Amino acid sequence: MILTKSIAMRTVQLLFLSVLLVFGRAEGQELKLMALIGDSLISKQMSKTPLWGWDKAGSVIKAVPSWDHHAVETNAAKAGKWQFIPETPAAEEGAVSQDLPIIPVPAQVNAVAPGHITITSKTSLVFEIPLERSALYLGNYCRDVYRLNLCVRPSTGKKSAKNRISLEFDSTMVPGQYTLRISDKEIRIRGSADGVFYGIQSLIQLLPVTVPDRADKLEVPFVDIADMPRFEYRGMLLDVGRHFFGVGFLKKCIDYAAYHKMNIFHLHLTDDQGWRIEIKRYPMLNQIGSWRNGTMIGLYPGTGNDSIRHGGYYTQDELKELVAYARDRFITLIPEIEMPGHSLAALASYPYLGCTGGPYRVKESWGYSDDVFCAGKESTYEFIQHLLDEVMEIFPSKYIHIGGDECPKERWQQCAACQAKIKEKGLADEQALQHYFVTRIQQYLSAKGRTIIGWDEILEGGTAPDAVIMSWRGDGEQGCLNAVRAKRHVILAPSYGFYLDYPQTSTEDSLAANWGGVTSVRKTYQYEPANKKLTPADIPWILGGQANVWTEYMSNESKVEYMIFPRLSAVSEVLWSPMELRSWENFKNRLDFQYKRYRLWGAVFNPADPDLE
Ligand code: TNX
Repeated sequence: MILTKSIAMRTVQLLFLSVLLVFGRAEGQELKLMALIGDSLISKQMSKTPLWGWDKAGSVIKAVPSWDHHAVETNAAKAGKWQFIPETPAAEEGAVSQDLPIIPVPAQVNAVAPGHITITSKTSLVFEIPLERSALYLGNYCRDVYRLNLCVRPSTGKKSAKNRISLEFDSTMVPGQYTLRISDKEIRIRGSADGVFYGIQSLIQLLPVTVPDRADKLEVPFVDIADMPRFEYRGMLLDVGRHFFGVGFLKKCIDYAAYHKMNIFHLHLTDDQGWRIEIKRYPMLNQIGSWRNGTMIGLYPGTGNDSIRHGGYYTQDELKELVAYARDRFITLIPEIEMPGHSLAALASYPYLGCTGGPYRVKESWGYSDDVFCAGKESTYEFIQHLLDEVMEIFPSKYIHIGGDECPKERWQQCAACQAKIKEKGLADEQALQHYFVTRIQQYLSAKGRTIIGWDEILEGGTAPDAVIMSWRGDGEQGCLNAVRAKRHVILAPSYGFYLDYPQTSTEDSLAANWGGVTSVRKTYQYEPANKKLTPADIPWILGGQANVWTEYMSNESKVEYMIFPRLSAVSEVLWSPMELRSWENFKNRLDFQYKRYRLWGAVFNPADPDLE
């Protein structure tokens, strides 16, 4: 909607004046504006604070209401320079985006006149057809959290009643892009399909964090947001191999990721300590591989074994349901089937898959096993290909993660079949055999239209064509550089900063991984995926990043939440927001509000002072 110039001009004046009144600074030009407006309006504005917005230099008020950018900018220019020295800490930090309680911080927030619109049960939620899933998501959210039922209906194309929420599809916007404009007339979210969903997440973050007594009214402040993600891949890994979690909890985690505008949920489904996916052709994987007879007690290397049987697996139907649940939240579920290492649960189920023929037991302690898939026998490849067929049936994702990390070569050195394969294929050594193994699987998946992701070890001994590298060792820099130099896409999932199994403070008194040092929320927040050694030409190879939640020391749901919050919120800002808007001080301010949000979700979080290292 375009207002006339004079109304837009008046809005600018109003905005400016309210800032003057709040902070009591007025000189020359400003006084003239004050005279233009008049007392009644002044007092009306006085009651509504604060006003969001100063520019980076901290001196010019950005009075650019959403509804008429150009007119206002022109008018603002005509009105001359408005000098104003900000007095709040948030203003010193700069950008307007950072003063809204939104995590990850939006790319652009334009200042608007203060005020709010009220959502009630009379508010209709009108959507354009491709946005139905998102409309239902928002409708359900208001119903479930606030017990407020909106009238959800497709748009008729006509501009109808006031006080509505309108979801509009814009095919010119890039993936993830949206605008959210809230005025006294309506709440309007416009964007690409996923963009509108992210706009809904921003809107949700402007709703009350405490459920009001009378949930029939939700006040939402006026805003004007234009936002889009910095990285296309924004992921979270949950390791269900070390500890098994029910489908209900996985859905909760998918919701947590969605609230943070993340779009990938990586399920680490198999490991030495457990096999978690139903494979119909190989039932022993579930009868044997999904269970272990006990678990190491205490921190690695442990003080004993609890002798408690632990395990479980997801049926294919459950996983399909999860894929759909995630899809409704614009999240892709990526399955990981570990190979050739971290595969002891498979070997325990079918001992012919190992070099020695076993017997093997599902691992009861942490760390990894010397026993890995035999890379010499053809029967190993057949087995893996058949099981991947079933995996692809369940998961429509472009990417299939095949692991590839931490594969000791001792068994292969001693194995006649592996040595014969090395000879037959003219390979230099066991490292080259690993490359051969990974490339064979890559080619199999690629022929079915899928792309593999592997941990950065798959770069060793050569790089499989078309593989995406997930760089995890150290700060991820070396793996990242090696990947981009080999012209491979890379995802940063560094143990330094993004491993949420590491303790958050040095005073952590619950069990947490003791092999990587402290990963404070600040360290996580300050991690930068695009390292300084990259050239501009390298940047497009970086797809994004991922937080990894390894669960050796997380045997229950509350512990997972305690470990991921607030660090997951920090990760989301690193991956979504423009680098220039990242400010630790400001993030900390918004965290206070975020804690209330965690409570609203019913999530456990680590309440330690975020500055504690
Ligand atoms: C390394 S990251 C692993 C995981 C462990 C994690 C514990 C990676 C590819 N391998 O198997 O769970 O460290 O921090």
